[in-house]
Amino acid sequence: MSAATIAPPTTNKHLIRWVDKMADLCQPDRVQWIDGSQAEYDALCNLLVEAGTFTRLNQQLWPGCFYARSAPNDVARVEDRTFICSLSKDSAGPTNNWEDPFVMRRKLKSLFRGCMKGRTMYVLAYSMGPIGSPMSQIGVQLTDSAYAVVNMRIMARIGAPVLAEIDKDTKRVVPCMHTVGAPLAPGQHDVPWPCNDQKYIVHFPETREIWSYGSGYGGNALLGKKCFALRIASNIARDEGWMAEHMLIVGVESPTGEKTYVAAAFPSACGKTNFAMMIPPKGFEGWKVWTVGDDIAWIKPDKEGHLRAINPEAGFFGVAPGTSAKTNPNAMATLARNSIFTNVALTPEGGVWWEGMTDEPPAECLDWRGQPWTPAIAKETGRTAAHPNGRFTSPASQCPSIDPAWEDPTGVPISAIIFGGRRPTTMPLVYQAFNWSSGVYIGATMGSETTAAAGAPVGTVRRDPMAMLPFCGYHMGDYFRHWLKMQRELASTPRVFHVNWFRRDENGKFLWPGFGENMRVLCWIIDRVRGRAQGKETPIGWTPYFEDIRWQGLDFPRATFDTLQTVDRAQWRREIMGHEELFLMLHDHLSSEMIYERELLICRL
Ligand code: TSX
Ligand code: MN
Repeated sequence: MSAATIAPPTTNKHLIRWVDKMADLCQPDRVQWIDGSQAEYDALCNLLVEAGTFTRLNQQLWPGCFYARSAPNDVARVEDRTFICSLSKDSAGPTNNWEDPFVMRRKLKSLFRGCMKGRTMYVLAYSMGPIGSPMSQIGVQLTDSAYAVVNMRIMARIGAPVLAEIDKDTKRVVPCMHTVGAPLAPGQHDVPWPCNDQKYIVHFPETREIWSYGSGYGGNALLGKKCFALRIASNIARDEGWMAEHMLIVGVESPTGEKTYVAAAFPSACGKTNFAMMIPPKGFEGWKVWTVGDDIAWIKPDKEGHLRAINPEAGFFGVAPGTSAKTNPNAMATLARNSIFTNVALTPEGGVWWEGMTDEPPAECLDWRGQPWTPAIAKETGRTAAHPNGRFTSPASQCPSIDPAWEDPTGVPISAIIFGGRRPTTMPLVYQAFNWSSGVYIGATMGSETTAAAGAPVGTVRRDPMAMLPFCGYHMGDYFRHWLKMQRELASTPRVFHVNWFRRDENGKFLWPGFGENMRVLCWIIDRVRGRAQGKETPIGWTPYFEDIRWQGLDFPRATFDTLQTVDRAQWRREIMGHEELFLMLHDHLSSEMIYERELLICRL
């Protein structure tokens, strides 16, 4: 008996009609409504093992874990294939790809016609944010990828409880279409990782729809994450007066039990997940950093005009290479069980490995392509065992530092917003914005040194406003305006800071030890928020006095600190020229406050 003949587990007629209509378009062999149960998850994982997509890892070493290799042409988000299809090109802005929504709809209709032949169409209802929270949002993803379904079960709340929410009919549902774009002819043998050379990641901001074609990987396929929680949600947030941000959320608890929450935006390759799971260093006995989220924050003013934030996700989709017991013990504990590993190396014992996981590489393994790999081969060919964008998908509930309030439906109060970047020069270790609008300017002009992973020329600064460049679902100039406007909704704005763990000396050596030692910076930030620490006024903002940093447990030279905190006027004049580049691109939507802030900064220098 076909699953399609089973009554849908919802009473929502719009949803049932839409699923029927989309099944007519995509022509899957079967339709399966996902209930989200463990039994269903196990069955889907078994199916993926049979299909060759998954390898079950050694259950003694990696209980509940699976291993997957993607196709080599499907290893990352595809920014050049990502579209914001607003009615007017102008509202998408110059930082997004745009296509006329009517043209794009026609294109997608033809791509999706018959795209699921020979496959199952899964109906995946999901909630971004705790089910029933007033801050949560609901989506339904139709997908022909069981891999997407099992990853989404870790990354979001899915299935029957979400369908029950939909049946209450209190919230609008975001329809999400996803196909790997690889229909099967009758009798045709499937490949382990079906996908299509042609890829489309399409957002319709006005109708709040997502259509994703041709990829099974990460942000292209787990539509709740970047597509919904950032690109679509940024549109909803702008319309409703809240913020959908590419930010981690942590709570810092002092030995007396005082708890302060901060949100932080970093571009890629800055160690955002490491910061979100930081363990305080020597000298901070009794202190604790609690993890609320590592990637996305939905931030909303409460009735009293204070910002509160939720993590809309339920798991971590983290970059594996570089993650180790040294750099991030909490992540290692989180990913030790019930996790899915994609594009890392497979060891002969049935374990996983990636560059940076251990000091000693395994004597031999299969690399992310399935090819034999040894340290000697690596030395000879330069090939890495794991893909640099290899990932783990792990439940947030397994994180040893997960905050007791991480699923609080009302969110956590946000006292500070931290921007950061990987900057070898110019940017001090930490400084505080003078006020909200100078803070927005700092976020709007933030940038990061490009690394080998990014593709662009290495060692140049790439501007990435609020780390939202690939994720803002509308005009970036309007996005800055929205940030500025948020102040009017608030009784008090969070304090804004900029940090840089990556400043180097003239020999290219990092000046700051980073990692757990960042706690010292975080503590100054909290002391500033709570009115306990002095700030030294500089042209760019307030910086810490050496005496106001807690140095217990670390012998750090005052001279190195002074070098780290230097505001070099010549470097800063060059920096401001770099700001101009982005502002020119956005000029016709750029708020005059941004121009004023720039002028004020020039005057102070
Ligand atoms: O994640 C990092 N963080 C944040 C941690 C909470 N990384 C890893 C690179 C990002 C992908 C860092 N790398 C950090 C950091 O604060 N800082 C650095 C730079 C650095 C690297 C190695 C050392 C010191 C600084 N090693 C020694 O000093 C021995
Ligand atoms: Mn991210």
